[in-house]
Amino acid sequence: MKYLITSALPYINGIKHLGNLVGSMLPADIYARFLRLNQKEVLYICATDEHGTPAELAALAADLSVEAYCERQHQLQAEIYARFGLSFDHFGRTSSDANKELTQHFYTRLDQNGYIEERSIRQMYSLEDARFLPDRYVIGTCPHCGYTAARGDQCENCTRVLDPTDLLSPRSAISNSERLEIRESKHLFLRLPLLSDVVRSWVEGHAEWPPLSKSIALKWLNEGLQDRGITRDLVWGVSVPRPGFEGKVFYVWFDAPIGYISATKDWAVAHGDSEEWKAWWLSEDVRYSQFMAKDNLPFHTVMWPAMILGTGEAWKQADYIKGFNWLNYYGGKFSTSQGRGVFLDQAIDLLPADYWRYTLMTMAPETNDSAFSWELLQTRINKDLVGTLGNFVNRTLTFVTKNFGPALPEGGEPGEAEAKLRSQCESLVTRIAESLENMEFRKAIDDLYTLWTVGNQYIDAGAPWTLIKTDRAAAAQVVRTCINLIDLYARISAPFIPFTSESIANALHLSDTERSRPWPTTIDLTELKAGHSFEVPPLLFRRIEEQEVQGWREKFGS
Ligand code: B3M
Ligand code: ZN
Repeated sequence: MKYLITSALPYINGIKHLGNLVGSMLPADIYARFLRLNQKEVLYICATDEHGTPAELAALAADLSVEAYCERQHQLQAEIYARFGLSFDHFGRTSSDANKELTQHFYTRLDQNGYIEERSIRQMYSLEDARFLPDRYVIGTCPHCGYTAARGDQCENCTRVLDPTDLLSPRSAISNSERLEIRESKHLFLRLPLLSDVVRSWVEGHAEWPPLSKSIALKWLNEGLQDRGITRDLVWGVSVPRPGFEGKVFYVWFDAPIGYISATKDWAVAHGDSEEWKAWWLSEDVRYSQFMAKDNLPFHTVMWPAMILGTGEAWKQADYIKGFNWLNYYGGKFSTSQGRGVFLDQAIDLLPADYWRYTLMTMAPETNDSAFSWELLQTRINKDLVGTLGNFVNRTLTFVTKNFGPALPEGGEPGEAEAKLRSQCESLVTRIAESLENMEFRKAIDDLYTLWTVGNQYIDAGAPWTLIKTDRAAAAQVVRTCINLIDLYARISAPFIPFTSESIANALHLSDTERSRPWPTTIDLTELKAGHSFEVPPLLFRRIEEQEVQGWREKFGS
C-alpha cells in the first residue's frame, strides 16, 4: 500500500494566514512525515491554484502581467512553506502545461459522455473595463435592505443570495463605472444532476469519513445538485477546446482539482520517470487522503468526484477526506481579503517554525471551530515547549556533562522504575501512532505532551543529583535512561517539530543509521550505550514574555 496525500491548493493571490496553514497543509505534513517514519511509500503533493479573476485583479493592482504575478507569488509561497518545514514531494502550479492538457482531457471525456451542455446566459458586461464581470464584481444597492455596497452574488448586510441583475444602480467593482450592460454569452455547464446518484453511492461507500466531511457531502446531495457553469469570459485560465468558445476559459474550480494529478505528472518528470504518476493516480494499491478546510469540502466531496466519475476513467478517488473547521481570531475569522489575523510571512519572522507547528496543532479546529490567541500561544510555548520538553533536554544534558563528562556514563542496571517508564512510554507511543493513523491530531499532540512530562517525573523521582553522592553507578543508570528518553522524544516528536528533532539528533551525535530508525513499535531505553558522546545543545526554545504578547496584540489588532 502506498500513501498519496494532498492538501487543498492555496490560491495564488496573497500570502496565506495561520488558519490556512492549520486547516490543510500542516496536518497533511504531519501525517506525511509520520508515514515516512513508518517507512511507508508516501507522495505528498500540493500546488498553487492560479487561475481566475482574483489573480487577474491582483496582477493589475501589482502592475504586473498575470503570468509574472503568478510566477512571483508562487515563489513567495513556496519559500514560506519551506520555512515552515512543509515537506511536499512536489509543489506545483495549476497554470502548468500538464494541467492545461489534462483539464482539456477531462472536459473532452465529460462532453463525450453527455455531461456537458451549452447554454446562453445573460451577464453583466462593463464597457469601461471591457470585460464581463463575475457576479461578485458587480456592486450595487440591495433591493431587499437598501445596503449600498451589496455584491452581485450576495448581500453582506442581509445575507440574501442575489443575482447581479437584482442590484439597483449596479456598478463595476473594478473601475466603479456604471456603464454596464447585459450581454448574452455562451457557456458550458456540467450536468451534475445526472451524476448525483453515482456520487451519492460513492459517498455512502465511505462510512469511515469524519462526520464533518460526510455531512457536508450529504447536505449538498440532499438539497439536489444543480447544473454548474464551468466556463468564464476571462483571458487567464485554461482555454476551452470547442468552436465558438475562443476567448473563454474554464472556471478556476474546474481546473483546480485536476491540479492534484497534473502536479503529480510534473513531479514524475522532475523525478526522472515521466510515467511514474500513473502508479499513484491509476492504481488501486494507493490510499489517498485529502486535507482541507470546511469551505472546500463541497467541491471535494461532490463536484470533483462527479467530474471524475463522469469521465468513466479509473482515476484514483480519495479514500479519506479530512476536513477542518475554522480557527478564529479574537471572535472573527482569519480573512485574506480583509487582512484580518496573522499571515504566514509575519508569523515566521516572529517565531521559528516549530513554535507555530506545535502550538497551532494544539489549537487545531478538528472537531469544532477553535480560537487562536496570543495568550494561548504564550502558554503552550512557555509551559510545553520551554518548561517541559526543552527543560528536560537541557537540564539532563547539562547535568550529565558536568558530573560525568560529554558521553553516556557507565554503570548500574535498569530496574523496576525503568520497566515502568518503558511501559508508560510504550503505551503513549502506541496511542500517538494510532491517533496519527486515524488523523486525530489533537489526541496525538495531547499524548505527545504527556510523553514529554514522564521524563521530568522520572528524573525527579530518580534524583540523580542526590544519588550521585551515594551511588554513582545508579545515578549513571538514571541519566543514561534519560538520554535515551531524549532520543525517543526526538523521534516521536519529529512529525510535529522536525527542526527541533533534528537539533536534538545533532546534539546526541546520532549516526545516519540511528537517524533512519523507523518509528518504534516497542520501546527500548537502552539503545544509546555507555560511551556514546553528545553535546549540550543551545536552549531549544525561549520563553515568551508578557510584554511581547502585549506588543503582538497591538500590532496584529486583536
Ligand atoms: N484554492 C480554495 C481556496 O483558496 C482553493 C482550493 C482548491 S483545491 C483544488 O480557499
Ligand atoms: Zn440586503
